[in-house]
Amino acid sequence: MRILILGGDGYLGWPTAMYFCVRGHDVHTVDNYLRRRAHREQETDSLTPILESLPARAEAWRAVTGYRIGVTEGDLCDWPTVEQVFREFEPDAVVHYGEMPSAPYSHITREHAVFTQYNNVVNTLNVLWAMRDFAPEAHLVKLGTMGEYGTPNIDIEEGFIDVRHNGREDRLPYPKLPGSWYHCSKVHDSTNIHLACRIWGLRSTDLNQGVVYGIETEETRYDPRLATRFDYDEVFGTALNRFCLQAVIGHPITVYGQGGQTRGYLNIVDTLQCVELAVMNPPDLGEYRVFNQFTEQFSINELADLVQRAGREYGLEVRIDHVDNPRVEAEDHYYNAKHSALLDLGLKPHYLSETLVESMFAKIEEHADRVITKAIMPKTRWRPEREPVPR
Ligand code: NAD
Ligand code: USQ
Repeated sequence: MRILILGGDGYLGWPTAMYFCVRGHDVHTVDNYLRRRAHREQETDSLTPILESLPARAEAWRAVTGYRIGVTEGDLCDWPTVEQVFREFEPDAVVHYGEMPSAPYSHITREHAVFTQYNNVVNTLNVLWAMRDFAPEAHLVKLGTMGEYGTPNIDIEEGFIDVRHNGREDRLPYPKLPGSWYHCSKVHDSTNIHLACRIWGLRSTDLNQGVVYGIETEETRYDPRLATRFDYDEVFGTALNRFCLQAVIGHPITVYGQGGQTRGYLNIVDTLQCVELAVMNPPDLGEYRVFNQFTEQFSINELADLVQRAGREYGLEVRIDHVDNPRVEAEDHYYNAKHSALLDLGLKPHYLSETLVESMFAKIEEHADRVITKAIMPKTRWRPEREPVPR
């Protein structure tokens, strides 16, 4: 298949490009290096050294495997770029990772909130219009987030819920309760994609993904030049990845607040498997479907305990600290999210284990001299520093 990977320079996009390419697909990537620029702005960097650009990565990939990955360096908010890529590549499937992915980043200042929603919503709208005009039969596999649902006090369904109201019934999009400006941008995307499927007959799978962990995939192991990025800073690092790094460098694990916050999690190798399952099993034209993409759910306290136990086995002294929660979120709540659609398509999960955490420790140790410790403690807060003056 001809597979277009938007955001192909990212943590998930680069391993996905290699994964599809080595399986015989024709792969083209697009990226504008927003993620690299955001790290420069925050004075942080990937723990794993990564090559300086997508063309350099594609060249290393060709040298190692003999296969070719196409590259466009450009902004998806820029219509001529999007138009040209869709006209020339004529994709069968579009895997859209190309957004600003961090909740804290979207809370730094007003400008960061505005930028996040502009970047994510406008670029996805461009992609939808390009599909309408140049690839109406292609399948959009869009990365959404489990955080679109928030933490309601009822079971979370996969995208839709049957509602009875005043004696009438309908199947409607599951109610959304996003907890950050970033998570809101994903909700807005979902609304726009659903509309495009209804009015233009496009087909799309919205993958509401949980928090991803892990450093390596089969393809990144071929050669150190094929590494993907791995971040641990307060803005871009995510829970388990941060905790593993904290354990290795002797920094206390930072549990925000009570630690009862429960989320869905999955291994990076399962992200690749899920995206492949979605691509290989497209919906009908006009269909908009939602899969909840995670394999297990954990509370933050459970993750911290697991990392502490694995650390003990590995010979590390791991301390757990409860720090003031910089976010506004429920710290003790009901959570039961359905996630059977991908399992029904054949997903074989790689579950989190202490052995896996230990292998992450080993990889982190290799690059421990690159850690920027001042970037670890949370600084970005959801609430304003001062209470608003009453009117
Ligand atoms: P990432 O930042 O590493 O990857 C996104 C890539 O898209 C970056 O390389 C960035 O430069 C590029 N990009 C952003 N805006 C662009 C634009 N306007 N034009 C061109 N390129 C642009 O993030 P990631 O962790 O790989 O996440 C990929 C996707 O998956 C995101 O949409 C994210 O919201 C979603 N997601 C990630 C996780 C996770 O835990 N990593 C979990 C759930 C969902
Ligand atoms: N948390 C801690 N300590 C830390 C870091 C985080 O307790 O040091 C807590 C947070 O308060 C939150 C939970 O861990 O309750 C998850 O936070 P996170 O930073 O790991 O993940 P999140 O902000 O939710 O965002 C990440 C990705 C995002 C994706 C989302 C999936 O960055 O792209 O959409 O996970 S989900 O969480 O399902 O919405």
